[in-house]
Amino acid sequence: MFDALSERLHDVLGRLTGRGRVTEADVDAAMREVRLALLEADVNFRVVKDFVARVRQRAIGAQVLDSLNAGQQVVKIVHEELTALLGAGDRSLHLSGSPAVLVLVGLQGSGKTTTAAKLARHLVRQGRRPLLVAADPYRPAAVEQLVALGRSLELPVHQAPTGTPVVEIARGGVAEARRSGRDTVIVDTAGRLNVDAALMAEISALEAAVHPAETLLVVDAMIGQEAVAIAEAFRAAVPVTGLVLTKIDGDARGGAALSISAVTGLAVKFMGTGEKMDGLEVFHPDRLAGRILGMGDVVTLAERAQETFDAQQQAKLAEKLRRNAFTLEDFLEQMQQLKKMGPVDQLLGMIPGMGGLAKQAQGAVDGGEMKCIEAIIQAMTPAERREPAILNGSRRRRIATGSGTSLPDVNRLVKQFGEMQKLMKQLGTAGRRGALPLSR
Ligand SMILES: Nc1nc2c(ncn2[C@@H]2O[C@H](COP(=O)(O)OP(=O)(O)OP(=O)(O)O)[C@@H](O)[C@H]2O)c(=O)[nH]1
Ligand SMILES: [Mg+2]
Repeated sequence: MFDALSERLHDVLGRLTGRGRVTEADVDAAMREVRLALLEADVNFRVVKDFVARVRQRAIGAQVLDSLNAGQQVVKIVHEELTALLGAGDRSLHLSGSPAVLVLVGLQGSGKTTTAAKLARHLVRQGRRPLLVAADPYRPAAVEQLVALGRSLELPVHQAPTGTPVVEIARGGVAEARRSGRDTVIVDTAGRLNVDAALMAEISALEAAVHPAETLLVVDAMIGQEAVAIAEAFRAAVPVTGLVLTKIDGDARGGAALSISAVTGLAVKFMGTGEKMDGLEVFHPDRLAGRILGMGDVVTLAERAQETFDAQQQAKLAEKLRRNAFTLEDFLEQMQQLKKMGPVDQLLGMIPGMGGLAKQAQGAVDGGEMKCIEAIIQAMTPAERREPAILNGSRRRRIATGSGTSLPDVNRLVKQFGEMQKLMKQLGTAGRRGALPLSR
C-alpha cells in the first residue's frame, strides 16, 4: 500500500544523506518534497502541515546541521516523527474480565468477520482460549462465514437462530464461554451501509450488556480519507477503544492509514495484511515507519521466520551445513518453509534497502521460477537429491522431461546448488557455524 510514498521518501532522504554538508536550504527543499509526497499519498493536509513543521523545526536545530552526519540525523528525525504520527493513542490490547469480551464493529464489508477469526488465531498463539460469537441476526450467510472460519481454525463458534437480538446472542456467547472454560469472547457484529442511529443504538446496547474490554472499529484502509471520517463518526457516538485497519495489502495510496490516529486520537491496534488467516499484524508504528522510509522491518521479518521455522529442524539443518551434508532435499524443504512465511515481496520489503528488489523477486515467483525449481527437485530420485554429482546427461534429460522444464533449467539449478555448496564449505572451514541467513 505504501509503495509509491515509500519510494519517494526514500529518494528524497537518500539525497539528503548522500551529501557532505546539509544546509537549511537543503532541509527546506527536502521538506517541500516530503510534504508533496505525503499529500499525494492522501494524508490529511492538517496532519501533513504539522508533521513537516515539526521535522523542520527539529532539523534546523543548531547541533543537527553542524554535525558530520546531518543527513542521517534528519532521516532519524523523520523516522521518529512518523512513528509518533502513526502511534497516537493507547495501543495495548486490553483483555480484562473473565471472559474478556472483544467486540468488532464497522461498516459493511470492512473485514469484521475475517478480522474476528484472525484475531482468534492470534490470541490462540498467545495461549488464550477464544470463543467466536456470530452476532449477526440478519444474514444466515454471515453466520455461516464465521462458522466456516472457526472450523478451519478448530475453534468453537457460538450462534443463535436468525432473528435473535444481538444483545441476546452476545450474552449467550459469554454464558457459553463460562460454561466451556473459554477465557476470551470475540463478538462479530453485522455491518451497515452507513453510520446510522440504529447501528449506534445496537452497539450501545451491546456495550451495556456485555461490558467489552475492547470495542474495536474495523476500517477498510482502501477507502482513503473516508475511513478517517467513519472513524470520527463512530468515536463520537460509541466508546470505541481502538482501530483495526484492514486491506493494508491493497493498492490504495495509504494516506488514510497514516493519518487516522493523528486525526481521531484512536490507536490502530492491528493491521489486516491479507485475506488469509495469517494476514494480521500487531501494529508497530516504529516498524511501519521504517518500512515506509525504506529502512526495512527486520524485527517483523525475524518474528515471522521464528513463527514459521521449526527450531529443531533448523538445528538439524545447521548441523548438516557444518558437516557440508546439505542436500537438494534440504534445499527444497527450506524453500517450502520460506513460502509459508508469506508473499516474497512482503518479506523482502522488510529487509533494509531491499524494497526495490521486492517487486522483481515477486515477479520471479509469479513467473513460476520457484515452482520450476520445486518441480525439478521433485523429479529427482532421493539418491540424486543427496548426491547431485551423479547427475549425468541422461539423468538430467530425464529430470527435465519429468518436471516439464528444459535441460538448461536443470543445468542451471545444479550449477547454482554446486556454487552454494562450495560457499558453505568455505564458511565451514573458516570455522564459522554454518547457518542459513534466516536461522538463528
Ligand atoms: N486483501 C485483504 N482482504 C481482506 C482483508 N480483510 C478482509 N478482507 C476481505 O474483505 C472482504 C469482506 O470481509 P468480511 O470479513 O466478510 O467483512 P465484514 O465486515 O464481516 O462484512 P459484513 O459482515 O458484510 O459487514 C472479504 O472478501 C475478505 O476476504 C485484508 O486485510 N486484506
Ligand atoms: Mg461479517
